[in-house]
Amino acid sequence: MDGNMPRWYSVDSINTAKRRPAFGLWWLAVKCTWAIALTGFLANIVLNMSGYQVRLTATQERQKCTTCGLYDPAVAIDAPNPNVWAPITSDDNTAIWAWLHDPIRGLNLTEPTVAKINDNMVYSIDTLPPNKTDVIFFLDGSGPKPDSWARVMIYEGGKAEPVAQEYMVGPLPVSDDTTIEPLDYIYNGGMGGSVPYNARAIDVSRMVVLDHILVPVMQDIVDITSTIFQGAAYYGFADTRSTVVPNFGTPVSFDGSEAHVNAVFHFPGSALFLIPIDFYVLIDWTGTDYTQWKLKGFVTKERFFPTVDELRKAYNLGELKQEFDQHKNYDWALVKYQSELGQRPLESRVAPQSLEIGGKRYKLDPKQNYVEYMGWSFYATYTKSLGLMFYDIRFNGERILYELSMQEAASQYGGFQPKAASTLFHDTAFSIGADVFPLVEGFDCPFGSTFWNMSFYDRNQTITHPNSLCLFEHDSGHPLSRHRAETFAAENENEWGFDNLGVVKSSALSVRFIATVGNYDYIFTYEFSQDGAIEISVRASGYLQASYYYKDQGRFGPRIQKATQGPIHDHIITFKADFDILDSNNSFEKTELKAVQQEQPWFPELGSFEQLQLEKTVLAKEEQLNWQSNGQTMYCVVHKNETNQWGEKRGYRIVPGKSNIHLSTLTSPWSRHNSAFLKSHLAVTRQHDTEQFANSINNANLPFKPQHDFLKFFNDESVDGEDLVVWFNLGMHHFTRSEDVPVTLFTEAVSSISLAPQNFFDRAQDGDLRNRRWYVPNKESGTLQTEDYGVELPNCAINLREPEIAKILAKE
Ligand SMILES: [Cu+2]
Repeated sequence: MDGNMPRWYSVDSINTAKRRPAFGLWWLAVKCTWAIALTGFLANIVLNMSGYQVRLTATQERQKCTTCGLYDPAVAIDAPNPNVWAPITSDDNTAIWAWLHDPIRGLNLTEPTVAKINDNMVYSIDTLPPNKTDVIFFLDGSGPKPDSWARVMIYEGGKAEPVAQEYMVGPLPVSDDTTIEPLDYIYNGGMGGSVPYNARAIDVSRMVVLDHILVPVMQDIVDITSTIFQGAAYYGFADTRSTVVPNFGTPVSFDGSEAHVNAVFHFPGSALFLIPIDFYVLIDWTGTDYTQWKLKGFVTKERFFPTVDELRKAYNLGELKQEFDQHKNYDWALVKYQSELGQRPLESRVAPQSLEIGGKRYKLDPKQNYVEYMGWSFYATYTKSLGLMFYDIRFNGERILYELSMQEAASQYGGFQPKAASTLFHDTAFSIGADVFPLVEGFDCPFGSTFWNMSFYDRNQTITHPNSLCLFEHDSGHPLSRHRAETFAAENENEWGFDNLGVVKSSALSVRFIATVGNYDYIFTYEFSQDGAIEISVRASGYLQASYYYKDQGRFGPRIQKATQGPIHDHIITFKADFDILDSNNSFEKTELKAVQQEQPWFPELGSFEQLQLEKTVLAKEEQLNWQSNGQTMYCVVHKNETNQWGEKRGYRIVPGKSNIHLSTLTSPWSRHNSAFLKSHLAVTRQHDTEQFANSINNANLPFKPQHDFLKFFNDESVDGEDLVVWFNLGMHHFTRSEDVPVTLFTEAVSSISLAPQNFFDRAQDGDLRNRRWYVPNKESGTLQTEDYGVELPNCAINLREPEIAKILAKE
């Protein structure tokens, strides 16, 4: 085992094998290294001798590299501290697994692959992040390194009153000091880490057992389904006679006292989500004794049939005949070139690319998942339930955020039928971190990006998804800043028509992963810009959870195929931004741009007239907030006392971007009390170790009695001069359209937000950037003086390499 090795590996280690160059390329690489070193040396001499005011003479010979340094690894550095947020190791997981299954623990566990619904089994092992209060002391040098702990979900189906019980296990690595205790302290719903069994996340054993009721019900009516729905028959998930597959949504319980499932059937295959049939089976599956489970009824043609007899009666009367046949093939719905659609002029040429042709300009400590880039520094880590998380984000050594992490990716659907109407997904319940898969270089991320692996644990196995997170610097697509200064004085006039012209190149470092959660592909990008801003964006592609097309249900979405409707739905993705502007003595300022009536003595003829002014208020207590209409309020986290050179409070602004929304429904039974974090644009709370997460992975099935209730965070605590956490939502009201076929397009299904300096610095963070041009006409010589500040333009061949898709790795 490799317990001492990081669970993430740098691209260098992965790609050394994958991309070992041929001898000729190796020699060229050496030559290029020399050329670059020499170039840098000469440039330094010229810079030192002449300063920046005189145009540099290009004395260097242009480099001629076959790859322009594109695939060279990033410069390696050592992180200033160990990554205390790092995932538990493979060895930890294996040791925990054995430790839990040791009979001495008395947990009476069954191996999950053979466990029945009423057995006890380990459902998941994940990393429990350390408490901030401990970490801060460590980072300040005044406390020890926090211990590593795991969180373990055990399904205790064997108990008289079965529960899904979460435990904390640590300290790690496993030793005589290791303990197990209920993980209660991060949940505020009153049940601690113990969730009623009816409300547990859906696992394989539960789905297998569902067939005990679904199969006899469907066999009983196979003559009806096969006649009405183009041969549709269901004999069980693994039975080859089945021609349709069931699909379910969540929640499957309201408060844990009961459990229900609303199944819809689809024709099978890659695009099954787009080809549902109009047939639903509603089942009560409360408890662990499947002989007690009950059929609640069937729905088709917008009618409810509580019994088989009533369904059959309507069938015999010819009332169930469907107007539209569903597609049974799905080649048209695959994300591949559809030759029958023709081709566009010149589209056979390769598309433009963003390439790091000067070599990578960020530094990495891949063992600690630590990154430095243009003043930025941060640590990254990863959990099975939430995916990527950032910690200790600093600019020029000053902390801006303690934590930046995605907390939940939810979606809620609408429709006059039992599946869409009842579906609210909390995707963390499906372990978003386990749904982050290998990326396609050059398409998902630019050629030459750095790729990191993501690993998680399934039982005692380590599952590694290689190359599933990418880091790359890219052109921003616009200059960072520029100005063309007019020639205002006649004696300065020249042929160029300006006094001077300055323009600064803009680029940013992006960290990206894609989570394919069933039907959807969410692309998460965290973009660290040179000006000190961070942009977070989420885009969605993949298949809609489509509905069968109902002619009279246009209010729930358009027809998008011959028998398919695109059901309206919301996507809401909740983020946590634990700001520490310099330290934890922070306040939240609202600055409103107000149109007020004002008199000014030098305009006596106007009397009172409308005029702009700022009205600044400081948020006193914890609150959920919505963006003001017309964007007239600016929201900033500022240090309560620290000011910049001009006496202004140093802060960061939260700048809404595209589609900053909250959930449309506010009192729906499917999201009643377990989704409060989805129901405002942003929220400000006081930091507590007990309020680490907005949600719980079991909350999805507890809308009326949540395990963790975000609303309880708001208990009138002061947030003025305190350690603040800002929770914000990205998302899309998905107004579905025929262009969602075959899959939703990332171009419009996008949401973003920026965190940008607001008086944090004394001036814009562009003056020290040398990737710029400065032009000054010299009237006497009639020439244009040009400054390039010694940053040479490369003159080298690009040799892009076909992407390779990594295989998923599993090892015990
Ligand atoms: Cu959508």
